Amino acid sequence: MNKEYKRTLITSALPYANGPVHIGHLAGVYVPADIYARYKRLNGEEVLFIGGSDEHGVPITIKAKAEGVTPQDIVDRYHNIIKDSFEQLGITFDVYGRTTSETHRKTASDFFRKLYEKGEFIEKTSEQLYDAEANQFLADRYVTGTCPHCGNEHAYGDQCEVCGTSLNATDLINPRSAITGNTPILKETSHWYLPLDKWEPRLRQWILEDHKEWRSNVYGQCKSWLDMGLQPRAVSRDLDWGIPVPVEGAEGKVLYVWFDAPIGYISNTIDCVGDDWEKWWKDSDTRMIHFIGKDNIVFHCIVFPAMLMADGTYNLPDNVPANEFLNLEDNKISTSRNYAVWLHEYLQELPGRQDELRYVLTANAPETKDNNFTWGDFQQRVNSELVAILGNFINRAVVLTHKYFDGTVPAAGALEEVDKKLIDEFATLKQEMTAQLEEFKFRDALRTAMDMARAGNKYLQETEPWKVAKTDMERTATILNIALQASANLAIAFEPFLPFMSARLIKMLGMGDITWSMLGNFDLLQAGGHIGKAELLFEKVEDETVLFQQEKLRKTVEENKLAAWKPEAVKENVEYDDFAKLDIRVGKVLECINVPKSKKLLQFKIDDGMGGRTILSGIAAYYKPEDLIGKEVCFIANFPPRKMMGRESMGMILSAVNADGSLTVIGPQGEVRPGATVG
Ligand code: B3M
Ligand code: ZN
Repeated sequence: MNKEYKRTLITSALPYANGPVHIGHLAGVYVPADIYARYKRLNGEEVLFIGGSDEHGVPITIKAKAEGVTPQDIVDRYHNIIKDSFEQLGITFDVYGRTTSETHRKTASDFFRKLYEKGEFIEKTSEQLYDAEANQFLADRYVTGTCPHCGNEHAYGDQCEVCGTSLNATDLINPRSAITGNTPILKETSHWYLPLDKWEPRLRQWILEDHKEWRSNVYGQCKSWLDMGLQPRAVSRDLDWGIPVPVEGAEGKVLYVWFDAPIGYISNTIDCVGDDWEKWWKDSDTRMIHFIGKDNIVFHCIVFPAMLMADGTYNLPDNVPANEFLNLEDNKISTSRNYAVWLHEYLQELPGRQDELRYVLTANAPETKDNNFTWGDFQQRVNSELVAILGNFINRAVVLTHKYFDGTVPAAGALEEVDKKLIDEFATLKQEMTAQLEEFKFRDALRTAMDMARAGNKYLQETEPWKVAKTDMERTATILNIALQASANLAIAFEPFLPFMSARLIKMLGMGDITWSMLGNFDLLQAGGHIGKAELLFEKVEDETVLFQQEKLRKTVEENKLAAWKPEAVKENVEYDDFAKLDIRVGKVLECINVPKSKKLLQFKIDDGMGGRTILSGIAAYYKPEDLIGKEVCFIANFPPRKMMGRESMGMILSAVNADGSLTVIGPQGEVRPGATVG
């Protein structure tokens, strides 16, 4: 930030309405954006916090096709799920709009038309990838292939999510249609392009010179694109879902989703504040901050700013605090593979625990590197931090006040060193925390808030009011006054992070409106005022909750494995004579026992029609011996004898590996005499 500003426009990436939101979205974008918005409001600043669904683009049409419904059905369904779940998590958007709204259609069309009329686009005919079977041009996520920059084999037609590079579909090596799997052909079509190269010098100056304070991951990505050199980028597509290109001769063409989506921030501002919208976008004393995930950096730092520059009347973002990714139990979160903790499910399964999720996602936020969410860590942080430190301190202060002073805030007498030390510590921590919040270091800011609660606990440990009360009620009054004032401070310090806890605490302590400037003040509660009964602010997370969630994820992984199962490729051809050398027979299981000291081996006595034989087989994990007795099986009869665990095996029982990795023994379908040859 280089200059004074009067108000802050906070945007958070518009999630695609092709699925619900998960903890990765929350940790990456919405929780930090909400913390920032809440902090700024508490600080008395004018703030507008914009959210909304991104309802165009290929992710939506692919999902609709998969389900056999219309794109409109998909976006209606997920927009509502997303909006409700954000609300329940306490994300305080001033507006949560949608890009299928009429306001947005008009705003995006006007934006395009103005640039078109100013001559800011290049119209170009070129050969584009086309799926002849599906009768459709392949853009964006309709085509996948190998990224020419990093070799990722699953890069999309507009972007590689591994290295973050923005691509044109024709850049992909070995492109494949996501609709039919076919290799696309090339077909001519014409589109409008925004010449990013024209804006390159200004983008360079603006980012690389004027915004050296940006996070190093954001700055670094921008620098590497700028150093690679920018190319004109198509801003229209041959698709039937999107905002029609609003000029003549553009039938069948819609705006590229990454052209229309960021304009959604503007449309949603208009829906929120009406005619007043321009002050949020064009006044030079408004500061704009984009909260996004790292895969969106190029669009918010290069493409959208170039659009805004081409228009010429808009502010550029002042900061883009992009986060890295959150993994889940060491695996990548995936909407398409249903591997996630979905917000709407979390809210149902762990009701009343919104703050706990906000806490853990912030404490573990992927601010500087990818990070990992585990249910074990969730339990640990809730139980040993929220319950044992924060909840415990406040509970002790409130319970002791009820015990010794009947729930009345006692008056403080002369302060001792230990009291002053706590007050000073809160003042220092407030300063630290304010700086951390201003610099988008939310993990650190939360740790600092927690340090206040730690200091509170230490204070009670040192002053021991429960002992002092036996001899000196006046000193007890001072100690509890200070402890209650510290609790009131915590209601302020934690409001941006744990708003539900904060609201309950404010009520419990009988506080009025809070502001950030009150933080650090130890006169927040009037002596003689009444406080409510102590309620537990946090409850322990039990083992069964953790086990239930871990099991749910394990099942998803299992289901994905089953869904992804494919038969092995057929081996090279063999001659009949080679096959005929194998002697496969039918046998009947007479006896079957576990081999002592072996987890793997079962020992069979087989009636082979020739006097019987022993076979050892490594299938103990899949069968109980008694389940196989009396069954007919096929076995290879002419393998040389083999010793296993000191026992001799005369052959091999045939089995098939199932998709889930289990084994099924193979036997005849009808009755066959033991010893019969299979062939
Ligand atoms: N919908 C991509 C995403 O959800 C996109 C963001 C738009 S922000 C204008 O990651
Ligand atoms: Zn790549």
